[in-house]
Amino acid sequence: IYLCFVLTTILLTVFSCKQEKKTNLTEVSPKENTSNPNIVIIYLDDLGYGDLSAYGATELSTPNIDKLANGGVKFTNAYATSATCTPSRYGLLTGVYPWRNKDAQILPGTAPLIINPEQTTIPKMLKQQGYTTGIVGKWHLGLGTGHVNWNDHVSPGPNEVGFDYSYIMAATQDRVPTVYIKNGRVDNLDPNDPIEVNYAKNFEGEPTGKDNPELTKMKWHHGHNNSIVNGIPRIGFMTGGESAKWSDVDMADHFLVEAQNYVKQHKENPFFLYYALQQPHVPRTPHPRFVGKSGMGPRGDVILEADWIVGEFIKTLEKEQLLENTLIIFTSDNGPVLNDGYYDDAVEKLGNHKPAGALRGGKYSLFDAGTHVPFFTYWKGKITPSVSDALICQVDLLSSLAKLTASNIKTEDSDQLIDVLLGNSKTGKTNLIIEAGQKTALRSGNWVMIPPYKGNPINTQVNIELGISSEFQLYNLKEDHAQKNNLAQSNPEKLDELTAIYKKIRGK
Ligand code: NG6
Ligand code: CA
Repeated sequence: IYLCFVLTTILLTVFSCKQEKKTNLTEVSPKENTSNPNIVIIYLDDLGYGDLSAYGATELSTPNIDKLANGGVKFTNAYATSATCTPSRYGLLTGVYPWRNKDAQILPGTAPLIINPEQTTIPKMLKQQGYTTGIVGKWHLGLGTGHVNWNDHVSPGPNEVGFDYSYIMAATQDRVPTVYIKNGRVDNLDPNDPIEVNYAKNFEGEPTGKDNPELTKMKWHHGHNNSIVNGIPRIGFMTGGESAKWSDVDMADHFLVEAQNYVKQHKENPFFLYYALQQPHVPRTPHPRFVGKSGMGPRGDVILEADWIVGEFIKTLEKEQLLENTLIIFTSDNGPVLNDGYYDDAVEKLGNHKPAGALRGGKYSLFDAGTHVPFFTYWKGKITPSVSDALICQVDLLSSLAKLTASNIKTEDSDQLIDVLLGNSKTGKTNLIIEAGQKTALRSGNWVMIPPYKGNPINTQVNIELGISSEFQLYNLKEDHAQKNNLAQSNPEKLDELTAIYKKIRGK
């Protein structure tokens, strides 16, 4: 009897140990582990603070994006690092302020890669944490090391700075080469029709927007008068690659399918997807389904198109049962612009819409609208809907996502604000340096200080105030969203305080 008792006890102990082990195993399986959710960054191009109905737009409606914004943490004080694309994307991916890198400025399509392959990036960090990483959409951070042969493997690029998979346009929709690049290879390229690209001079016999207006269906206003592709004159010259050229009106659908496929193919393990949409950057080329839908011309139409695209993408996450296990971060690379180089009715048909909301300036500007952008996080069942006025910047994503995924990587410029992103805290950044064309300003609490700069206060081509003045500027953004009252003279103590902080961070 005693022996029987001992044997049963041993057997029971072994069995319960096995059970325990089993439970432990299920607990850490990637699908259920909420510390390793899928992460998707949806990044729009030139979408302004006032361009979404969730952010107060009344003249157009973005129901799909609104649903996420209102179902997650909607930030009212969130920033891109810069008022243009390349530097903002650099700041977002590397967690380093772009003004530390003199090459982080709007790049031509032939520019070399500006991220050092040794540098930390969000995808690299996440890879170390077991993620599969992908980019679909706009890159605009340079490719290669100086001279790119577009007919060969184009490298280094996204794959060399942390992305396992890349499906990109090299620069912008208005710049050549107007082709998609998949993991360093131009997609659909016919080797018998090689591509050549040059930003300095045209190729023999190729028409241009400048000399052949009869071949264009979209007219250029400033710049944008080089090679013509699909009737649209672009920046830069290109020849060859006919079969690889993208269709502008299908670009949104094309990237959507890529993004959906990426999700479907990687749903078994934690994935990171950087989905960089092209809207509403120029040239604005809505699919015919959206033409005329906003009553605001192509700029409004492509915002509606982007909203539909986001809705479809979310449906895919839902269908694949990934929504409860995916953190979505939505934001834009810089503020809005109407006429950015083509006659496309953006100004004429604007009506009462305010792309920047109540903010001053726009794309290219050190005034708030240049960098103050829509920004929200969404995680079904995990994030409680709220509105947060915490100060936060895209540069903070690196350290914050590192913390979320139990990585101890952190950069000096990137504050660890995961609790803020998830809506559990409203204590954001204290100080933020914003940038426009390598000129910088400080936001500290509710205050902004813009140092004096030489230069034209207005970019007359795009009709945007740049925030440049020969005098110091000081604004209290809490009381003065529109930056109408320069308090530099009347509040010298505050000006001194901010100037000292600015000098300390900028090191000059
Ligand atoms: C500017 C272009 C503008 C846009 C911008 C980049 C001209 C005159 N203007 O140089 O149209 O392409 O670069 O925009 O060429 S961004 O959002 O990618 O930074
Ligand atoms: Ca942009």
